[in-house]
Amino acid sequence: MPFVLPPDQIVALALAAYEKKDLLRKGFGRLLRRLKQGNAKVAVFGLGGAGKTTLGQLLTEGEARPLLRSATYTESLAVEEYKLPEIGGLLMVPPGQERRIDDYWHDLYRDLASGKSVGVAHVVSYGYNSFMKREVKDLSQYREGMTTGQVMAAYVASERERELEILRRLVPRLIDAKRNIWMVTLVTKQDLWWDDAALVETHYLRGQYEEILGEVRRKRGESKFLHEYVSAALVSSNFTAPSGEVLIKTTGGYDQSIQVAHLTQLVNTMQVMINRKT
Ligand SMILES: Nc1nc2c(ncn2[C@@H]2O[C@H](COP(=O)(O)OP(=O)(O)OP(=O)(O)O)[C@@H](O)[C@H]2O)c(=O)[nH]1
Ligand SMILES: [Mg+2]
Repeated sequence: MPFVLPPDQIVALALAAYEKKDLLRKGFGRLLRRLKQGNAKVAVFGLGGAGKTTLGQLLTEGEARPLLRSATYTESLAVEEYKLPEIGGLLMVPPGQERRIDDYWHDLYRDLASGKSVGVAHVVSYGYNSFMKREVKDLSQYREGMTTGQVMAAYVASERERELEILRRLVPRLIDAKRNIWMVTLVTKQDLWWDDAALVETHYLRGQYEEILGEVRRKRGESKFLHEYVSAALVSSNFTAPSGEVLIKTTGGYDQSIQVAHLTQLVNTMQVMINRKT
């Protein structure tokens, strides 16, 4: 499955979605209605500000219009449960800010060990994790005299390292999972990194991220661990600090057909994985 869709597939998928008016007029409800009934619990991991809550809302909102959602970041404070109405599946979405991980991820790890969860979604953003610090000067990467661009470059690089660290922490949980487990790595914020798509693809598919996943494959065996990458923009909006300062603008030329095509692919991937026989 391509990480970023080639132009002809973007056109095909976007046209299909427009023609059915599934995504833009009716939201995701109708697409999801095709999904099989079941009681699959899916554990959603990922750092604070990566897009986990947004994913849950997107997959459950039915008639609402995802493309018009407000993009203000509010940190989650407890585990959220998103019942996928037409699947019967349940997304378990914990808060991802570091100080909340110990308290809230434990139960999700336990569900993996006991076989209650059928799959895992790891939500990453190529480091573009939203934050609640008022302005870039409040980030730990800030040093006297740095420009906003320099602070942000240091911040996203450090967040990418933290994403890898989260994956490393997940590895033993994935290896010990009772069931044949599947995992989806969802790279959000495509609207912010679209011009660097080749770099993003290399970062996840040909770097340390894959190396770490390789350990799970080796220990569990390929047949007992199926992994897919998918990338999308869950919303399309500038990356702003709570102060209102625009830190990173959405990529010029990132249009609705690109977004809709990748969102369609995201829903299709979740559908295939959740309905997979384990
Ligand atoms: N530009 C852009 N913004 C996004 C995307 N996905 C999510 N966001 C925004 O990123 C911010 C964080 O999203 P959340 O879904 O709240 O993140 P979270 O992972 O639940 O964060 P915690 O609850 O703190 O763990 C919100 O302001 C979202 O609107 C995306 O694909 N593109
Ligand atoms: Mg959240």
